[in-house]
Formats: sequence, C-alpha cells, structure tokens
Amino acid sequence: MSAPNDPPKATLYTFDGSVWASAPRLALIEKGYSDYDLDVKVVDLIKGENFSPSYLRINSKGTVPTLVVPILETTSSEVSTKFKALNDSKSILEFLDKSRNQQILDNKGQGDSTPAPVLAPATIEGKAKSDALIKAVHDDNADPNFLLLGARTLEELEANKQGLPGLFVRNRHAALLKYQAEVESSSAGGDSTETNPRSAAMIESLKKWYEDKIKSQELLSQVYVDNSAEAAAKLVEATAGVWAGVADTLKVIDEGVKGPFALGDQLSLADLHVIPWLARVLAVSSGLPENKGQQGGEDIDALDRALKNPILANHANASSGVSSHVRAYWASLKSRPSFQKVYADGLH
Ligand SMILES: N[C@@H](CCC(=O)N[C@@H](CS)C(=O)NCC(=O)O)C(=O)O
Repeated sequence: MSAPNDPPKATLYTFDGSVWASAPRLALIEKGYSDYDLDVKVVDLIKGENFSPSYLRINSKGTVPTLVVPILETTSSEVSTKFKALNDSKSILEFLDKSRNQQILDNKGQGDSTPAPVLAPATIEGKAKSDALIKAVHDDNADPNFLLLGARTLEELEANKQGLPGLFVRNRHAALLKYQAEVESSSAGGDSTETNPRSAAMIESLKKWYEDKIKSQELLSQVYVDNSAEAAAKLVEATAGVWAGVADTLKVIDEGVKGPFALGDQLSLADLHVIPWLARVLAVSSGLPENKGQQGGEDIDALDRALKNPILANHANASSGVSSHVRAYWASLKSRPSFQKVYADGLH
C-alpha cells in the first residue's frame, strides 16, 4: 500500500506456481528488497487471468512475470509519473539488480540497511558464461512449462487429464474463448469504435491476438479439450523431444557452472534463472511413474531416474543421469534462504 505522498512504486505481476515469476521473487530476497519497496499483484494463470484485455495492455505476451516501473525522470512530485512495463524475467532481474545498489541506498539515507549484493557478472567472460546458462534454461526445446503439460505415454496423458495439467489447459482455453467473444461483441456493438478510431484499432489488434493465441494452443486444446487421439500421439512425440532438450540443458549446466554457484563463490543472475528451471524439472520428474513410491533420497534422484527412462535411451546427454557436479550445484542453490522461502510449499 502506498500513501498519497509516497514516491511511486513498481508493481510486480506474479503467480506463485509460475516457473519464471519465481526468478524475480528470488531476486527480491537476494537483493534485500523489503515488502514496502514494491507492490505485488497476483495474476491467476490457472484461471487464465493473464489473457484478460486489461493484462494484455501491460504485457502483450500475456505472461508473468511483469514488472511495471516508474520512469525515473517522471518520479518527482511536480510531474505526473509515467510507467514502463518490463515483460520478461531476464530484463526484470537486471532491473532489480541495478535498482538496489549501494549508491542508491546511500542517497536514500539507507546506507546501513541490508547490503545489496551485485548479481550481474563482473567480467566479460562471466557475462558470456552467464548469458549461455540463461539462454539454455530459457530454450524452447527444454521448456519447463511444456514439460508439465506434456506426457511421454498415453497412460501419463490420462493421469494429466485428471490432474492440474487438464484443469489448466481447459481453463485457459475457456478464458481465451470468453475474452475473444467479449472483444468480438464490443466491436459488433459499433458504439465507441465509430467515433474513436483508436479504440477500433485496439479492438482489431485484440481480435488478432486471441485468434493467434488460440491457434498456438491448438495441439494442447485438441488433446485436453477435444480428446483427439491424433493430437495425443503428437503430444507424446513432442514431449520426448522436450525431455531430450532437458538432458541437453543439463549438459550445458554441468559444463558451464563453476561451483559452488554458476560463476564461482558469489550467487549471480544466472543462478536465479537456473533455480526455477531445475525446480520445475524436478517437480515434474517426481510425479513420473518411475518415481512413484520412491521413499527418501534426494529430489534430484527423481530427475536422475527420469533421464534413465527408455525414451531417452538413445540420447547421449541423458544416459549417465545427473552428474555429481550438478548435484552439488543444486545443493548450493537449495541452501539459500531465498530458495527456502520461494519454495516453502514445495517445488513448482
Ligand atoms: N520469457 C518469459 C517467459 C514467461 C512465461 O512463459 N511465463 C509463463 C509462466 S512461468 C506464463 O505466464 N505463461 C502463460 C501462458 O503462456 O499462458 C520470461 O522469462 O519471463
């Protein structure tokens, strides 16, 4: 909550179960931001709230996280504040890193408060390594969100249909159709659009957005809404491809991480992107049939078993499972208080 005379704040749009919204949540803790530094708004992905026209005005991709920040030159009390929206976890983390540094804290008279560690790599070599790791975990071929909705077999797909993946895809599909119908009916009414060409153009672009989005989700809706057997076979094939991508990304992590953290002794931006990716991969792995009834052991063992599944038998990067180097790295990441807070209710 901000009082009338408080300086304008940033707003983080987030959702607890989201992979990539976890990255700024981790960063806020690592950087020592307080609850008063920014407002937080929840966008319920399970209800498809990210597809509402009002959210699309903030983030035209309809994804979380989004960070809406006041533009520095407009933050004095004499002018009305303008805002800009950062629409992906990479730019949000870079912004959060830069916006709480020692100089800023000193200027605000908060020099003695919690120190703000620098998360950006300090060298060109470090930046190249960091960028390579971030690219690998954001690669579409190893998409952790697809992994949750995918299925390696028709049996796994049946279980998904009864669980969260089925609910998620069906709700999203219904939300897209509902918003699309609302936009269509507002243009059919012809009221404001006749007098306001700007809103006519906005309605046309929204119509196109919903059309394109529904099309891009076609495979998932054919599988989960229409129960198409042909689409199910395609999903199974695509899921095997993404698991192969997971093995490839793990190889990049294995080779790229110095230890104990990505770039060495200090936690950095790259770690804050790897954590959400690995957390989701492990969460999905733990629900796979080969991990049912497995007692004790480490959560990373679930991924080890998933990599040794016969569907990856011919994949060179999967056969040896999770390396001891990646296991040690995961243990370092998990030891952070930020990890324990963001994943207090379990991996997601
Ligand atoms: N490149 C974006 C990806 C964001 C993203 O895909 N977010 C997911 C949640 S983890 C989302 O909002 N998905 C909504 C959807 O696709 O409907 C980032 O790094 O922020």
